[in-house]
Amino acid sequence: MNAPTSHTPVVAIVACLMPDMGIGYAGKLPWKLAREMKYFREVTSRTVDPSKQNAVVMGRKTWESIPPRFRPLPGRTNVVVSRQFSHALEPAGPKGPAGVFHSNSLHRCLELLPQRVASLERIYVVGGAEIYAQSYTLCDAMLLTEIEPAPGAEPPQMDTFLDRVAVAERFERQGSVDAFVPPGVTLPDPETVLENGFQYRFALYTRRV
Ligand code: FOL
Repeated sequence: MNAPTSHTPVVAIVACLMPDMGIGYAGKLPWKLAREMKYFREVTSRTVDPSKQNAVVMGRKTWESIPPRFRPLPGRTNVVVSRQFSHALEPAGPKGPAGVFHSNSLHRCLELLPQRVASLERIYVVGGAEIYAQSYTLCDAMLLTEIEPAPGAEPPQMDTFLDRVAVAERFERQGSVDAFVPPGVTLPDPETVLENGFQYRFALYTRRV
């Protein structure tokens, strides 16, 4: 992991994926998991320094997939990336919701965020597939929830996948997330959670070399 400095916050991917690297179906998550969502909310919200905030960067389709009552994700600077926007990083504007930025470039918004948002601790890239595919070379770590159908349960239909080769080239599994997640993130004991026809565990991957 890169040593974080004031001008280069740690950038980390957060995703929940199946053994076949599936992450989504029909523009949504293929599962409904309250405990997993709580982990996502805590990890992306909590900071080591209580005076700081994190940013969540997502593609336009992921933004639209979040239930309107939950967006913008509270307590975090939200950045929505779309080729249709005309700036590298601008507030969504008086017409848009507060705390939301628009960007037409993932690369540029990661560069600009620390200059434009004071007291930024980490930047979390939260999907979806098109954004993840552009972010591997820009990220220091991946917080992956490794999910599979519970014994005897049917696998869900999936139509959106991450690139196994791109991930394996860049990242290696560290196992426990303890060293990475800030205090206040509740981790399950035992590590494997059984919920709603799925079982999953929270893993940390860090950049090779
Ligand atoms: N990573 C992981 N590990 N799990 C996910 O579900 C996930 N989802 C996305 C990206 N990375 C992920 C993108 N999809 C919400 C909804 C969809 C979504 C991301 C977030 C959402 O509504 N979040 C609320 C919590 C809602 C709740 O508690 O039920 C939030 O405040 O974070």
